[in-house]
Amino acid sequence: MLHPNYYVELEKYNKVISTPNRKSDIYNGIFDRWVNPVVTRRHIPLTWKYDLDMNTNPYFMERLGVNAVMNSGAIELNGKFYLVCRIEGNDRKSFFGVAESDNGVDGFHFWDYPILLEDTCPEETNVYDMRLTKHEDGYIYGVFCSESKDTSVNDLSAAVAAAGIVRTKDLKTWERLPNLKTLNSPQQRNVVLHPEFVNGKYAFYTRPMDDFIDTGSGGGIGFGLCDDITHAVIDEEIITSKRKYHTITEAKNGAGAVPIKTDKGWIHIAHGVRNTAAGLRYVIYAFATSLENPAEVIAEPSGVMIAPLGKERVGDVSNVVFTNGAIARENGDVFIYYASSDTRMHVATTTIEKLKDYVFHTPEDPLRSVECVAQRCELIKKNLEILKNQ
Ligand code: M1P
Repeated sequence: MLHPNYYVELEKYNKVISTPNRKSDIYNGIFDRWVNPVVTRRHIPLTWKYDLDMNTNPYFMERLGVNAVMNSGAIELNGKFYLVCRIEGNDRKSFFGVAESDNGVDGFHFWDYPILLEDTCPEETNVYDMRLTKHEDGYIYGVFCSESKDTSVNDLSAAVAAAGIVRTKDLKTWERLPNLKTLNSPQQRNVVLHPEFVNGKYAFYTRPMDDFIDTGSGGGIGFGLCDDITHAVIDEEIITSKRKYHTITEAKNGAGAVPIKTDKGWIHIAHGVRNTAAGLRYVIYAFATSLENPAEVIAEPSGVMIAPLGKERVGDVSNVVFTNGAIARENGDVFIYYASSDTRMHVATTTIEKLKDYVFHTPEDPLRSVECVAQRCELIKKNLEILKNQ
């Protein structure tokens, strides 16, 4: 016999995972937002949280609660949509779980078990934010943040971030490889593996940082090559998309989804951070790099692509949107998965053609108010002429 509350909670869970999603009426022509978050902590199966044994759990209490589901890697396999979600337990430790959907916008449900990584790093305390790369070598790689306590300083909360690497063919069996070493950067987060070899080598987008939170001298999103993914070492990082004064990337930026290949260049969907009196504000922006040299930025539209709106603005870490996964389908549809306020997952949908138009035809940031106004006046003048001639 099961506790009566099990059936009550099961009904709520079934309702959550079967609620259809719909496009929001918020318009910008670049992408569509969807009304419901696609994965939340309410999508976590009851078996992950409750002890169903009436003898050991007579009050049907959550024994291992889940606080949030956020920053998720994304991949399409055999026509299905998969998110490798960052799930944060009530104990503040994150782990990964695979959620599957037939259409990418609703119906996401977790597989029976979360991913139990090989325990190859005894010093590792926390793991999060996996990016999934279908590499041309035939593997699917997951690159994630592997966080350990910084024992070199006398500060309880000091931590060291490194890039952990796993690989799989089916999202079920995962092989853990040694963490990435970047010889010139003491810390790394937001590392993404490029899907193709570059000059015959594995290529990573990195995020050089002096400190766990502050990027310090790190000038932006880095790029480096390594010979052997099974012992990945990058000895030189160059900067691709730079941090810039008085822009959305002033405090830091970081690679997000695996870049999308188009005939005009690689399209990157990344995050930018600025500091405010209310704390750090995270938004999503886009840029393109050259097909010949994926480290060379060839277009970077001005400002924000996705900013937190409405309920997205509030959560465990408010005023944040963050992406580490997108799916570009063969038919040209693109699904951008993003988390809001480190709490829940959403989707925004667009197409490769729209992304190309956005990235290559939206004006760049002229970096000064007076030039921004001149840029806007030019647009208004053109539009008033068009309207006059209607
Ligand atoms: O809390 C916002 C985000 O902070 C970090 O991003 P970054 O390394 O750019 O500061 C990450 O820890 C991310 O998980 C988190 O969403």
